[in-house]
Amino acid sequence: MEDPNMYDFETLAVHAGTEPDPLTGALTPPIYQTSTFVFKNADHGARLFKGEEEGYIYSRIRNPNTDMLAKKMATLEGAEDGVVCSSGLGATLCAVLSFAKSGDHIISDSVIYGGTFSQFSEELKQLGIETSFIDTSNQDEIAAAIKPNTKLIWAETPANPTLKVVDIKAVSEVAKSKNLPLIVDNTFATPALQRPLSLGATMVIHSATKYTSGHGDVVAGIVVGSKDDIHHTSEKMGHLGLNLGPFESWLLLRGLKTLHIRMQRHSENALELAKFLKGHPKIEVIRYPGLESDPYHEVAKKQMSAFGGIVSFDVKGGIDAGKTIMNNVKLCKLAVSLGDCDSLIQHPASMTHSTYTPEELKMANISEGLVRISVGIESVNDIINDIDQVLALI
Ligand code: LCS
Repeated sequence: MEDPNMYDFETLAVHAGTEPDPLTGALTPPIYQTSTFVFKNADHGARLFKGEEEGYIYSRIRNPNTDMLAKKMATLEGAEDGVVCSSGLGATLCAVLSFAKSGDHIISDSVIYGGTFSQFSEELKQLGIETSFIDTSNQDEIAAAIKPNTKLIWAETPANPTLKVVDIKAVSEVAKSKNLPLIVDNTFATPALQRPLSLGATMVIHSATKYTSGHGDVVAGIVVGSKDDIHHTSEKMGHLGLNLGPFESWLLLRGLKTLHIRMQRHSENALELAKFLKGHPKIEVIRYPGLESDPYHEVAKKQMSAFGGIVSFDVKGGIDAGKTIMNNVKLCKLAVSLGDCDSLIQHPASMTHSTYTPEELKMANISEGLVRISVGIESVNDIINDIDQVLALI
């Protein structure tokens, strides 16, 4: 594809990153299921290792399928370059280590995926990197948290599982004024709904396991950013051995072709479900930034084109009532993960965010009774009927 700036997002989602196969003309790229690549001669191999010539060496470092995927996601996010990792948490680690080393400090919003929270609070700590968890919607809190050895600010928006929305532009302005990179986890929104780099973020990461795949069949991660930054991230990925396989990359290339259509349908279904729950007598709190009554609606409207597929709610009756819901759904499946075609339901306090202590759950506004639904692309009537029949049981 010559100049991506000539095309709309929907066209890029279908075409970016791949060309017809030069050998056979195949429209869909072949899967380069190989660990290594044969050099033309000893000098060629040496030139590749020295970086004097472009080419493939070994699939832990680069593979044609991972390259296509990185290019596709970079184009969709409006980034110069990208790197593909074996999971969202692998992408998170590589992104953080691109900027921070032992003795450094990072700042993160306190509402993030539980696995990211554990990586920051346990693994980074062991590596000598300290994390301050704060509310990034409070600019004074950010300013107060910045230390001489602070190396980056991290935010996830909308955040897992409370759907807290962080004002990317506002946080990026504070970050820029202190010469700090802002890294945004864009997993929930995807570039179909939100482009953090255009709002001032430095780097974007994805759990590609979710909407990027869309079909619940891959665990993967992607980082995109400037050529220089991604050069460092790519080195981390290779050194840590956090590469993704060619087949998984190929599946994600396929998944991304329908990203815009899926995100539109997820968002429409989630909004309908959220409206249904908002008016329901058994529901205490409903969290969905697409609802006008939601505290994050205004900022979400500013930076997102639709509000995504995740809806969280507290039922009257707390955790016991929540369990009744999760144990009696028929269409929705009781499972973690999100962003699949299938609707999935889970309980953050005992599942995805079980590594938070009760105090940390409170700080992150994750109540004991909170139930999260990843609204799929099925008929919205069937999804609502399923939730309606379980709410009748409590
Ligand atoms: N970022 C976000 C926002 C996530 O929701 C997840 C996983 C990750 C990063 C990590 O990605 P992974 O390594 O799993 O590809 N979220 C999950 C969840 O809510 N349920 O299961 C996994």
